[in-house]
Amino acid sequence: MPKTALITGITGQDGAYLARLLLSKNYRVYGAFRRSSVLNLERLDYLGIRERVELVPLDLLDLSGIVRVLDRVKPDEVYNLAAQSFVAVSFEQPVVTGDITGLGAVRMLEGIRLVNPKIRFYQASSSEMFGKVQAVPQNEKTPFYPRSPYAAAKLYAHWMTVNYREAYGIFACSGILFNHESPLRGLEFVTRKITHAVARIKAGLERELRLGNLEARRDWGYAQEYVEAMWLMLQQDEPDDYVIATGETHSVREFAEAAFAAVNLDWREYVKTDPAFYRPAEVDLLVGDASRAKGKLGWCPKVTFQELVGIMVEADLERVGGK
Ligand code: NAP
Ligand code: G4F
Repeated sequence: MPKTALITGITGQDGAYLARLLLSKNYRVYGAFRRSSVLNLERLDYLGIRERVELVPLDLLDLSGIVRVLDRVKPDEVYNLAAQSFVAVSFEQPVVTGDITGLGAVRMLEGIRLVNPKIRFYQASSSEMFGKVQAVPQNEKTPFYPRSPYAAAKLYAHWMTVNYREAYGIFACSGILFNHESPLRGLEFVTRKITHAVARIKAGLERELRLGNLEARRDWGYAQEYVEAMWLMLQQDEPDDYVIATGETHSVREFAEAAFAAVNLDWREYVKTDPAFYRPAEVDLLVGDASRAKGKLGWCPKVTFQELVGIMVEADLERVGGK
């Protein structure tokens, strides 16, 4: 029997890549979206899978709706990817971020407990939870120190995932994913903001790029590879939590330098720093140790930092018609 999966956050970067992966494995895929006046299915269109995903309205703020969807769809696996996922906005909207990103995950877990505790559950946890890092590199045993309302909300969701596993025996896994990027990354995140600007500058459509803290360091991987780790976690005999990362760290400055260099431009001529993009509290350095995922899941990243930058610049050049 083919399995059935429900993905929350189907309109986001990871939702689209995960849906494609599960379809390739012959899953029946339900994609949950929140109702709005305009439904954004751009990413599903980009991957050419819009018609193959069965769309269901579901808002993480609404427990009764979650229960109804779980009851109707009868998934074997639920991937909770929906969130208010932009760290900068979480400082402006801490309450709604807590409600969606934190309590939203608990509503999903509670829905599963009420409807069918045999459903396997994946929670999209984040390296942001390490925040002001207590060890380098960070692994599953590293203490957390969240530095934003987003990270604090994710940490609550993370511990509630562990709690539902221990208290109710639910097969619940938390993937502590480090930053992962792609041509489908939202334009508000720094990597895509850079590659999009590079393509527009190269095409003569823009003249400068305004960024915040250039010294922040992130462990950037390729989103397509990271959704495979999500699936692998739910195929194990026992539920567990895993760090997913490349083990390499680069600064925002290095990313910008590489992206401009990919089109033979010198980043220093175009990048301006702007205090508007600084955060009230910053995460200075993230670098993950994914040894457990390698040992238990057989997962390891393949695309290098330079290749990732190249893939993203190339895709944005095509989009703006600058090639
Ligand atoms: P994304 O592109 O920002 O997608 C977020 C998704 O959540 C969108 O589909 C959004 O729908 C949906 N959403 C927001 N509020 C909702 C609500 N109240 N009810 C239902 N859906 C709602 O994020 P992503 O990069 O794919 O990341 C996927 C998940 O992994 C997120 O939980 C993120 O926090 C987490 N994560 C991401 C990374 C990373 O580097 N990408 C790393 C670690 C963890 P709309 O289209 O309607 O806004
Ligand atoms: O691209 P970012 O906005 O990603 P951030 O804050 O690391 O969060 C992303 O990764 C997390 C995993 O660790 C996810 F959980 C989360 O959902 C999201 O996907 O910012 C990266 C760094 C920050 O240090 C930021 O201060 O880039 C710095 N930065 C410098 N200038 C900028 C900018 N970030 C943005 N978005 N825009 C700028 O102009």
